[in-house]
Amino acid sequence: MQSIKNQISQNYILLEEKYGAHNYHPLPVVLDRGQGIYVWDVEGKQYFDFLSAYSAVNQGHCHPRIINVLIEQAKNLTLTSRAFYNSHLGRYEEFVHNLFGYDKLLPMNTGAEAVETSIKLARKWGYTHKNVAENQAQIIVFNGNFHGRTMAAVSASNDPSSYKGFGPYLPGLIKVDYNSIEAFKKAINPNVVAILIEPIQGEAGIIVPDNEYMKSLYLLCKENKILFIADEIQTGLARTGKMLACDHLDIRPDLVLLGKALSGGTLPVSAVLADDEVMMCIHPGEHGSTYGGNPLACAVAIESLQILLDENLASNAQKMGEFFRNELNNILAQYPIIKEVRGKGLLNAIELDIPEDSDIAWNLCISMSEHGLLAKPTHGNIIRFAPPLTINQTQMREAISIIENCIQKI
Ligand code: IF1
Repeated sequence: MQSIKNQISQNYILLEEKYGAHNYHPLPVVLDRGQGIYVWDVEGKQYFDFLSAYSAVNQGHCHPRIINVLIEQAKNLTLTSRAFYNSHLGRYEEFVHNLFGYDKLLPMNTGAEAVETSIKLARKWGYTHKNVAENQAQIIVFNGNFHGRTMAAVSASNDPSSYKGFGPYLPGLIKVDYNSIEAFKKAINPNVVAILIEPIQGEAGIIVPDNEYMKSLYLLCKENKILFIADEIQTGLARTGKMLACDHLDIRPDLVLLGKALSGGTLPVSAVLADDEVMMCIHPGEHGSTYGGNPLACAVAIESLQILLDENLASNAQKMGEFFRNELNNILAQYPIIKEVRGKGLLNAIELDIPEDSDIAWNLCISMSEHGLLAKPTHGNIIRFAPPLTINQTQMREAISIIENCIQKI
């Protein structure tokens, strides 16, 4: 029976192998349905989703309220382009203004587009508000970063798997080590208009900087008239236990980038938040996108944000995250292969004490998938655990026992 069952998955896998670009190396699991913290494969096997589509389904898969809004709005009006106003964009912009306290929102679709938009805004602001000479603007980025797959994003990257073979690269990006104030101070010069930083580095392996690092960075930016761009595309929207990861750090970024869970995992919705001094540097006709600010995205985004509030998902992430790390630390103390358990809220990871090119992390993820839990390694020896923020303690206990059993086996 098992072989026939796997044959169904194999058929789907073969289709992707044959007709799809090989730009990913997925786990051999073919997903067919999702609801809340669970997903099911084509053979009907249920899994805990501990990746949450890289933190895009914070509200849980197919949240009924979001799906209802999606369906109702889709029957009515999906896309107008920005050549005209529409009856949802202004309401969405006002909703986000009231929730995050920034003067304005620039609506885009993917996270990478929000990143690109922030680079354009920062450069323009530098030329108009900091008297930086034309085409001389520089932006400081941080080693280990991940800001997407576009040319600006990969030009900022120091990970060869992100940038190698895609040159020539975008100039005007200065790379410095993360979590080092000295490195940052050395890079400051009058042409630096902004820094672009993840409050916690996701793809690098859930790297949480020292407590005072971000605040010191923020104060140095203020002193040197440098914009602080927080890439909260993965850390934002309640994932780390606060609405924004920067809320833990008592800093108010000049630009906030949102994406992923902004639509509850239904369609690409991203946003750049900023006050007028920055946002008004872009004038009509200087930036945009076919789908940016479409009424379907706006309706879904309002509902997705409202659910974070109504279901107190930030405080649940805080509580469940603490529970997860404490439980895992107690259990894994007996397994020397576990080097560290780290994270904030429900953005967590374990680092294995193995060579980066070892396949132990991959095999552990295969084993966890066979036992009903989905997670994926990042950078060889780190496994990210990021379930939807709706998970409760009973479910978390069950998930942890799967993780422990599989670690015991390896
Ligand atoms: C992949 C992980 C990678 C992001 C941050 C911008 C973007 C992302 C902090 C761009 C996107 C996704 C992309 C996806 C895997 C995943 C990811 F960090 F979440 F695990 F790759 F590093 N800023 N992250 O995390 O947003 O354009 O994708 O909407 O490309 O493999 P996007």
